[in-house]
Amino acid sequence: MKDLFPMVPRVAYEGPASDKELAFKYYDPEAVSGGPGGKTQKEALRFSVAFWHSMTGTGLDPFGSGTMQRPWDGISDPMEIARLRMRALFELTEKLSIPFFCFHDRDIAPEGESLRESNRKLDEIVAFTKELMASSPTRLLWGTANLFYNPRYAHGAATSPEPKVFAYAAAQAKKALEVTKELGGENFVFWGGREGYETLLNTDMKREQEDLARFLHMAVDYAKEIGFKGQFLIEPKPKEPTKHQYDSDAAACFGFLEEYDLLPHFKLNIETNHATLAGHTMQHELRYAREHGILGSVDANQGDELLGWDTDQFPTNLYGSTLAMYEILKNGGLHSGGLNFDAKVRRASFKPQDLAAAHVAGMDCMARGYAAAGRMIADGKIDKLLAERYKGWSEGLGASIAAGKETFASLEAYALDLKDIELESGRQEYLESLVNRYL
Ligand code: XLS
Ligand code: NI
Ligand code: NI
Repeated sequence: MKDLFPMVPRVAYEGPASDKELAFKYYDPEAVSGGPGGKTQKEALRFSVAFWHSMTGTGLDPFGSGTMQRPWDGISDPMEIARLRMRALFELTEKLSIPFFCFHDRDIAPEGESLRESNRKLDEIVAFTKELMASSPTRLLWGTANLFYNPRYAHGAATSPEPKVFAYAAAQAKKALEVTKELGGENFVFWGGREGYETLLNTDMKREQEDLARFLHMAVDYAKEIGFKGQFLIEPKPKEPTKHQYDSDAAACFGFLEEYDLLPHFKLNIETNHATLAGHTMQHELRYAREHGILGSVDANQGDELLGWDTDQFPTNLYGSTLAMYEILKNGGLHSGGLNFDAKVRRASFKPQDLAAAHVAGMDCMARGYAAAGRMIADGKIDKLLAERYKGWSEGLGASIAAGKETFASLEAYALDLKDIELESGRQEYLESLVNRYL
């Protein structure tokens, strides 16, 4: 088959001294070095291309039309475009040694007049994808249903006040689950971009959350019925497009999953830019999910410090990638999850080379963060200082409180005549400078 991106070569690892735009300086796919665990970097980092941004995205924004120069420009048959995009996806992942991709049902095939017709078009592209997969190492990290773009989802999908919309969304998710299974997807994601509200004046919040939980239970039941063994993931985001989204952050998702008995079936897909929109660091969200046993996968991107929306930029911030990889390593890796580049090139980076360069930049940043986090853990200084800070809890009074042996009254007896409690310093500046030494 003729190359669709002839200007993008097979990208090789050349090391930090390389000056080439399309060469890896840190990501060395087959190398075992870079982090603990005896895995190659390719196996440990599990990179993925997001079909919607990298293949379907046009560069359109509210102030201007698409800018991207792509091999399907000028073609009018939407099914032919869909096939070209899928071919381009496999070409890009293979040239860049990216083992996975992710998609929404509506990214890979156009929507028809009815769900029946949409399903038929989807089936055609899925069959084509299977053919490409047969001679390619590229695999599916996760699939998802786009339950936010079509006007029918204006009031939500699973949380719509209109039961017909709930039914349509359920049928659409059912199909998306089937095709994800058919393509060997390792996970299935729910991102509730329209599951929330604009104003409580027209919203029955309790009912909407119950409906969402019912919807997710139906998905769990159906997965069991068809033998889909992948991991279900919820992707938290606080706002955009809806003002308030129910899955606002990791803690809100945990509470929701627990309340509705969904905790055994779901983990989270944590996205950097969503964490910052929620007013948290990515490390906070990863830490929370990890410590609650629900860290499943990552949408690796970054926001802009000066803009208040989901800019979905490729990750190039080394400090951020190091602290994210630190949490991921402490989690024992991402297991069936991966690092999905839910990221888009800027509107002005419209050449196909930019698409490749952006992925190279993201992979190098995450691989370098992985190595730095590995050094941080191997060195053990941060872990040691942390253990020292809480050592009071493993001896004397602290151990007794922790063992549940104390009461308000017994502690009052202890504290009434206590003077001069000596505190240790938090040493934040020293710790921050310590992290800089591992970068
Ligand atoms: C949007 C989300 C979306 C999900 C998949 O902000 O990141 O792209 O990852 O529906
Ligand atoms: Ni995402
Ligand atoms: Ni996002």
